[in-house]
Amino acid sequence: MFHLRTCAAKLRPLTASQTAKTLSPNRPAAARTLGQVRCYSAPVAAEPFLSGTSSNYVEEMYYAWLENPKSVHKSWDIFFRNTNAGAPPGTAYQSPLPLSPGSLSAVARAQPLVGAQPNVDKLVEDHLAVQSLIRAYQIRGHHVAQLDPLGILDADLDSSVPADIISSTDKLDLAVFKERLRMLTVGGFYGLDESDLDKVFHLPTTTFIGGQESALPLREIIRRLEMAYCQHIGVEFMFINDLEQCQWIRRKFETPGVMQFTSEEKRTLLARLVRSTRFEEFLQRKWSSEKRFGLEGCEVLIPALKTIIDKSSENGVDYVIMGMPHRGRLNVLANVIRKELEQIFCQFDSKLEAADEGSGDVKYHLGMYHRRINRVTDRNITLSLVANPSHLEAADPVVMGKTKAEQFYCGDTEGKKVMSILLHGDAAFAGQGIVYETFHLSDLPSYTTHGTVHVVVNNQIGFTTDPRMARSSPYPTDVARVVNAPIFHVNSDDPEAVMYVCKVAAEWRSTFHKDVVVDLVCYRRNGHNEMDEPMFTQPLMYKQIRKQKPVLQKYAELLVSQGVVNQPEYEEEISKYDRICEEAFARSKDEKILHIKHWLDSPWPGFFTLDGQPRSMSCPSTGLTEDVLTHIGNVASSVPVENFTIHGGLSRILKTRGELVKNRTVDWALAEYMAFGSLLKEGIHIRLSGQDVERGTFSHRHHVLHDQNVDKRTCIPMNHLWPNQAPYTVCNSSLSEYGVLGFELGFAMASPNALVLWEAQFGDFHNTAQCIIDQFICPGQAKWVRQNGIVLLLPHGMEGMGPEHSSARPERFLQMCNDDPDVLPDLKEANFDINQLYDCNWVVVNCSTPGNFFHVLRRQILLPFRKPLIIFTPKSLLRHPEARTSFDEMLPGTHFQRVIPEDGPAAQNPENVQRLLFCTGKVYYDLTRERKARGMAEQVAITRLEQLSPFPFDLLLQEVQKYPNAELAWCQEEHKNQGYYDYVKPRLRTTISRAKPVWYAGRDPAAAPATGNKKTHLTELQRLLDTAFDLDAFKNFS
Ligand SMILES: Cc1ncc(C[n+]2csc(CCOP(=O)(O)OP(=O)(O)O)c2C)c(N)n1
Ligand SMILES: [Mg+2]
Repeated sequence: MFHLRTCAAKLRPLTASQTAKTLSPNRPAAARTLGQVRCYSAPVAAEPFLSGTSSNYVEEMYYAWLENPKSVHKSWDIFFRNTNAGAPPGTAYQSPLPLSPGSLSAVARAQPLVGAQPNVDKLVEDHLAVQSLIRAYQIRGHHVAQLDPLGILDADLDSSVPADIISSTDKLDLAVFKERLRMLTVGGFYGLDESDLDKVFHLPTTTFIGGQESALPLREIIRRLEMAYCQHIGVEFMFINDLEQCQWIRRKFETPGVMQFTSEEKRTLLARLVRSTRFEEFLQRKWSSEKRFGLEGCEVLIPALKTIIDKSSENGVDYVIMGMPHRGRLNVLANVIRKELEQIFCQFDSKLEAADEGSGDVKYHLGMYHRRINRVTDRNITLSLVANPSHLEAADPVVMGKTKAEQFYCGDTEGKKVMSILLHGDAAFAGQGIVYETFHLSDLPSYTTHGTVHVVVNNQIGFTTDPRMARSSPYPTDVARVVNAPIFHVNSDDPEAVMYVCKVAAEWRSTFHKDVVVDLVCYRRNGHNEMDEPMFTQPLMYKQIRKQKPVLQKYAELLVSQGVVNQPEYEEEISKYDRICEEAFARSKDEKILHIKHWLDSPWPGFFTLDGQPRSMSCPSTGLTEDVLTHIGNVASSVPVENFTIHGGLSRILKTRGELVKNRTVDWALAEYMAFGSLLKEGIHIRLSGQDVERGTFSHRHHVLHDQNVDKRTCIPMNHLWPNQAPYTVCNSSLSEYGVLGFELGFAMASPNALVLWEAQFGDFHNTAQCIIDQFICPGQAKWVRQNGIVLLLPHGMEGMGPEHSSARPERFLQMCNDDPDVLPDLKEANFDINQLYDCNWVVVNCSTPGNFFHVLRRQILLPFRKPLIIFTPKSLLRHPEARTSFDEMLPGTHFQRVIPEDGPAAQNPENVQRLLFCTGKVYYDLTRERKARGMAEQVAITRLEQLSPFPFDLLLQEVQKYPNAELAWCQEEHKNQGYYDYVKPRLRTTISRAKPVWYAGRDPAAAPATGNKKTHLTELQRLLDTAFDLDAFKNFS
């Protein structure tokens, strides 16, 4: 009812000012026309069709008529003219003369007859029906598009035809088609009947099927809709909330004759298909028993990617970063990235020796970086394929992060120069949650890469599993709908249709800078790999596949029949490429050594020496001058812009910071400020990302100030530190760990001259990003040679907060360290500490002082190489009055302390010390408090292990030797099967040649990381402290 009233109001005469307000800016002509037109004044009630939904349609007609009376059907023109001429209610409508097909001129002959009796209901209803029909095709046409090259499956897992579409599933069967039309028309869904097929209908502005024509007979409307939406391309886009974007897509797919290719383009496409197909055939001939995850059944992927790259290059892109799974990877390396074929072939040689350090990876996981000229556009293009693990889709956020970094470093703020392409398998795209997490980064200001082109190799199977068992959504691509990405499904056996959608996808990205999906509906000619028997599980599908003519053959026959190429030319193209492969194969025999370095996805020019070594094996002091410390401290405790009102509570925090600076001390937040601020001065970009990092989960950081009076006005003092400083990026992330950590890892890959940090809200949440840790951060260098300096800040500490929020699971990180617990390294080696760092797979620290935290952050950049750094960060220590560091320990000449030795009374008379307690992190403060309370400062020494891994054998040996009469104990607040004990104990024993036991003072083993009961927590703590200071505690075990 409300709707009706609104419509009625809209259709009453408009005043000039109302018109100006109501009409959208892209209808300027209307305002001009209206001045001359007497207002539309027929009382609403008298025209029954001016009600309900039909009034929307009438309204649209009215506006169109106002703009240009010729743009609407003649009958409407007459109707509006009659009403403007003052026709009495109910008499303005005059039905058009009956039409025979094509006789549009009959409409033109119709004259306005004010006062004639109209059949208004029928006309409006028919137009509404046609409009609904058009819309039905736009929304659901893809459900009946012929997408499966095998012709046996339904890409949307549904064989039914939507109830509002006229198309039959088998368009060749005219009888079925007619029957369907009858069902939907005669008294059916649309109320049209067969006689309406030849009536002419005005087309709404939301369709482009008319081309130059604004009206078409219904028969032709249906035919054109079928052509646009139900052939080999299924366009899914009507969920997009933006009218302009929808119109853009409609124009691209509906405009008659829009899919035309020149002979030259067809020949290029054929040549690319030849390469793609013959490459796999060559590998199959030479290494028939090797796994290669071939592309057979989706050979069109190669020309598809090349089209996306060509088109993007034409639009200004000069760097494309790609991520892809196993399927067709070698082919992409060879024919898209253009890796030398001999380098690929030699990988099949099992006698090839590995030249580089590290354990390497299988050939279909390696990355690649290549700069070349794009032959189609004659422009430079750099292509990088990011190395990836088996874990499907895990590389998605990594590619995005690397893309963002490359955009950032070349000032490409809109993604016009650098873009990413992500490839997916159908089962993985639907099944892996990381796909969703990555999509949700796509439009966030600090994470957007301004549009990724996604290409799905939808072979309608995942290993042995049918799609019906692998997903609950109609298409594998439905996840992309959440970000309003258009999805173009296409039958891969129609190479031209594939090229067309790829072209449109690339144009979409360069026009709207948003994600887009190309779904290549194809098949997999072999088993999951070449050794696998698909007939065990998909017998009927594979019977059909055996009969399926390869796409190259089909397309070549088509072009020969069209006279675009002749048979000898085609055959010559094939033998030319076969010769290229054979020659490369011959050369590949000369390769004796496999250089993984040749497979780097991200070179760091200038960072290493020419042969890839660090420029030195030392690390300068990480200290700073007093001036620098003071300056950073002052900025950190002020608001560096005018007229900016901060929250009163924050003023107090900044004031406290100012007092710390005056007293020449830092707390945790200030230590971080000092590290970041000084690196920015030295030109190092810093990016801190994670959930709520801007303020800090524990409200200690406050790197972004918010004006209390002006909405969204913020200030980042860190960016006001120095003239010409490097930029500081601090960004609250989406609530994702897997996606965001992967992204930051990718960001850190791009350049060694950036400190990229990811902070977990609480350390235990890192386990939802475990795959990034296990597959990339821990073994990345060993597998792919590329170093990475990412920093993980993992809040950790047993503070009675329950099983979650307590443990960042140090045991897991330590268990994955590559150092040998049983081998004592050569402690006299020059630069022992740096060599240890160079050899390790990552560095694990738990700092007990802000100063050490400051040093380790700076060391991360001042080292001549890059290693991931895992830092267990404190919670209660952020505000602990003793957790402070004096400027004196941060001045030039100071360093990160891998071990902080006892420096109290025990250290003065070490012979008297009866127990040497080793610990790490926050428990140190509990231990010193307890020791003081018990008055045991002379008997018990406490040594802090700040760098857990690489294990500081050298410094710990010194400590043990210093206290010859002390028994040794490791104290931790974590449970015995967790924390550090299992890592530290064997190494400590190795350090002292197993001369003494290493006792344990800590919580008992447990399944959960912490108790949920506060009282139990405190009891446990007291028990471990009792053990630590009970000098008889281990007597019975000796
Ligand atoms: C995260 C993950 N889980 C399981 C696997 C094991 N696996 C390898 S390939 C594959 C099927 C992949 O199917 P799809 O994504 O459709 O790609 P296709 O092989 O068909 O090209 C599976 C389950 C994996 N590699 N990664
Ligand atoms: Mg598949």
